[in-house]
Amino acid sequence: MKRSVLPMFGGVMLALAAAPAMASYGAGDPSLWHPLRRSVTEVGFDIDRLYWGILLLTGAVFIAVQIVLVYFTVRYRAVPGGKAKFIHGNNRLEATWTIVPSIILVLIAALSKGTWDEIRFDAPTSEDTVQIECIAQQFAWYFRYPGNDGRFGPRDTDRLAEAIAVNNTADPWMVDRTTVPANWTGEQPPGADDYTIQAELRIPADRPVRILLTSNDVLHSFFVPEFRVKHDAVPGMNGGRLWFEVPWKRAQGYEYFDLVCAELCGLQHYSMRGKVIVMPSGPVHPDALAKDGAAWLEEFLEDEDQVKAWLNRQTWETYVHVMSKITAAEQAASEDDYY
Ligand SMILES: [Cu+2]
Repeated sequence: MKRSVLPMFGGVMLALAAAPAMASYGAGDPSLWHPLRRSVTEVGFDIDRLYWGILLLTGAVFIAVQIVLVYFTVRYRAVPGGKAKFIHGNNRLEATWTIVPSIILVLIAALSKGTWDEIRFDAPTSEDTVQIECIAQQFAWYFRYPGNDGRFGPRDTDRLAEAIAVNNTADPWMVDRTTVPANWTGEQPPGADDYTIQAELRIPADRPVRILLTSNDVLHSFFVPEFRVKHDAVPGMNGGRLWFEVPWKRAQGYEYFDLVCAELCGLQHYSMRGKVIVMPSGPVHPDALAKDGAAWLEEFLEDEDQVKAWLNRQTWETYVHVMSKITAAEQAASEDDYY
């Protein structure tokens, strides 16, 4: 009888776990039964539905198996004078327990296909899609915005390879700010206004965001629990399939979302964190348009906190516009120093 206690205990625990989890499904705060906060992306709800569907299905099978196991353990227990019986197998039974799970697995695959396609293969290419580069490096996240020209300057890969070889990547981006590509008609090289920042990813609400994800050293994994997105950062690849869209109506209550590394990447893996700040989408503030880069840089150097506080109350478009103007002005100033 004792052997039957453990499986029964397991079954009861699973039933206990599933009930409150279902009851609290969709609630905002994490709990023991529902450790992730409510999704803020549409696709996150599909993922949660699949998760609960599959858990309930496999949970039901688990409980049924435990009940049968307990029954057989008791029914065919050793008794004094009992005689063993030779059984050679049952073809029909074996075929059944092979075919039924196969059908269930194919069904699960078919039901998840739409969501999987949306996550991995339907990366948006529309005009309003925002592209942001994300570089993972032990043990931090680095971001780059293409600036007002909407185009990334190339990365200086030779210099980066040298820096990695001597293990000194103080500048993980290595943006080439001077090269002008063929047919480029912009006023300044595309890299001149590329705006870079560490650990803080600012994205617009209500617009598709594509993250061009790469790594400077080992494998990392970009994970934002509330977005239900997780994607490996692989050296040499640009992860163009990682994308999400966050509706403002769901994100506006949050100061920021945690970005964590979900791939054991070294001793300080635990400390590899970042913030994702969702800002409202909208036109660039007229004040931001009126001032030129030098004026913004002067104000920024005078009181960085105040400029940032003002920017925090604006749209994402204003934020990027001003930060890229400041970067371009900084760039021009440092060139003046050299020559
Ligand atoms: Cu990492």
